[in-house]
Amino acid sequence: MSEFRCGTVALLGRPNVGKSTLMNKVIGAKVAIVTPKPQTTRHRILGIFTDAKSQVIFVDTPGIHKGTKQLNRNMVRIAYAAAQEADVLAIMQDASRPLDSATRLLIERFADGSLKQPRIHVLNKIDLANRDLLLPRLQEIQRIDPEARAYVPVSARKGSQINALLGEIRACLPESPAVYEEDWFTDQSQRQLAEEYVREQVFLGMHQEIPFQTAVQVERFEVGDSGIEIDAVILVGSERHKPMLIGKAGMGMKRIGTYARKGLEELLGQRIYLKLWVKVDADWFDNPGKLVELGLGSDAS
Ligand SMILES: Nc1nc2c(ncn2[C@@H]2O[C@H](COP(=O)(O)OP(=O)(O)O)[C@@H](O)[C@H]2O)c(=O)[nH]1
Ligand SMILES: [Mg+2]
Repeated sequence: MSEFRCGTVALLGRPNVGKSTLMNKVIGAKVAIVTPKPQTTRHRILGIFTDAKSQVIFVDTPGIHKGTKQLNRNMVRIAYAAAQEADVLAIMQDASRPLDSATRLLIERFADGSLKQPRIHVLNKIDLANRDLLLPRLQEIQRIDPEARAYVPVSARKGSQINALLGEIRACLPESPAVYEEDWFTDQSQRQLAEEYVREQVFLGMHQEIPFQTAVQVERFEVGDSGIEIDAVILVGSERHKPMLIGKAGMGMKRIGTYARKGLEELLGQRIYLKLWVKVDADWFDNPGKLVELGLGSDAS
């Protein structure tokens, strides 16, 4: 009988390649919010998968991208810090597109030997990929990083090849007892999950720069007999965004509130009473003190 294995795997890659989707699929619950927009994930988020043989602790990270705002710089720093601390690096690409120069650079950066952990390349979105192009793409990655442990094509959305990937990850983990209780699936508090679920709806419903300049802060979180009461503030970066978020006759906010509430009720299995407000805090995303207050400082975890 082989020993129990437990360790962390950092999910790394450009924005939007499907890191959060993969983690949610493995965990079987939406612990990280997912939207079609880049830079949805701002924090380092843990997703914990436990079975009879292993505990795999996924570290979902913000996508590695260029950005000049303090918030963006902090996000990229969080991703590299997570890589340094992990036992395994899972470097993900969108295999349905040609390898662009930013992706190539990212792979080179991890392949340069400065981090010693085993690397697994994850080629995601194979449900969208042209089969004839998949193999050459895989070979291209192999050429850039011939020393990686494995190259695994998957579809995070469809759940294909996820077990193969889990097998490769497990094989790289140290023998160790579980760190978390087996029914534990994330390190986020219910309060943080509430903030993320509201922010997901802002990302889904709003356009242009608005989502990227919005943050959510829960001001009251009370567990009562009939459910959880949550008051949350949606912070916008400019006065102009406020009416756009509220929408005609408050319909924008109503939609955000309804969907966030339903998602949270499903996740937490309790009734949720959610109240939302909008507050303007000009350029909060460039304000280091405010970022720390929001849990978005560069050492945020
Ligand atoms: N077709 C397809 N779409 C995917 C797959 N994985 C993720 N996506 C979509 O890609 C977008 C970005 O996903 P997300 O997990 O937020 O990417 P992240 O920024 O790397 O965390 C979302 O619209 C996902 O639904 C996949 O395997 N196939
Ligand atoms: Mg993400």
